[in-house]
Amino acid sequence: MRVFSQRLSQQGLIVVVVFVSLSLLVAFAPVPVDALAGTPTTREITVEGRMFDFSPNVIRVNKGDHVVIDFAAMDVVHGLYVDGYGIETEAEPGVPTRVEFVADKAGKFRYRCSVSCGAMHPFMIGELIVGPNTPFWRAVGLTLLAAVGALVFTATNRTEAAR
Ligand SMILES: [Cu+2]
Repeated sequence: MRVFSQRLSQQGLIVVVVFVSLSLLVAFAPVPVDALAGTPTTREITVEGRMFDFSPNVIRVNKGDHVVIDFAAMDVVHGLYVDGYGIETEAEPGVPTRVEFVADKAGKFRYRCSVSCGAMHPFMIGELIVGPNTPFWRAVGLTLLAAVGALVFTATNRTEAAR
């Protein structure tokens, strides 16, 4: 009886170790950037500028996406300049402008107001995040692993108990 319970826990332990290792691999392994990037699509985003922020102030796209930004100034004249991409546009209140570009560089890029619009103007910034959606795919992988791990663990214990 003692031998039986020892074998049971040993097998269970091995299963746990294997799946914990796999989970760590899925969570932290570096992945080739292009492997998980979705099919490039057109992303049309309306950005509103007002003293002294942008709405939205975070824009997420995937590398390769065709980005279309409709920029509207809500109070006074504002500009939109994207660091790293060198994209710039200006809008007067009531006269939205449009800029288009292909997000061909991955990373985080600040966008800022390029028209001096008041005391807090230097703080009128947002962030463009260009990248594949790896956190999403890692989460999917971890969920699948957890499900399979639970099944295998249950099955192992059943087989052992049946012997
Ligand atoms: Cu401004």
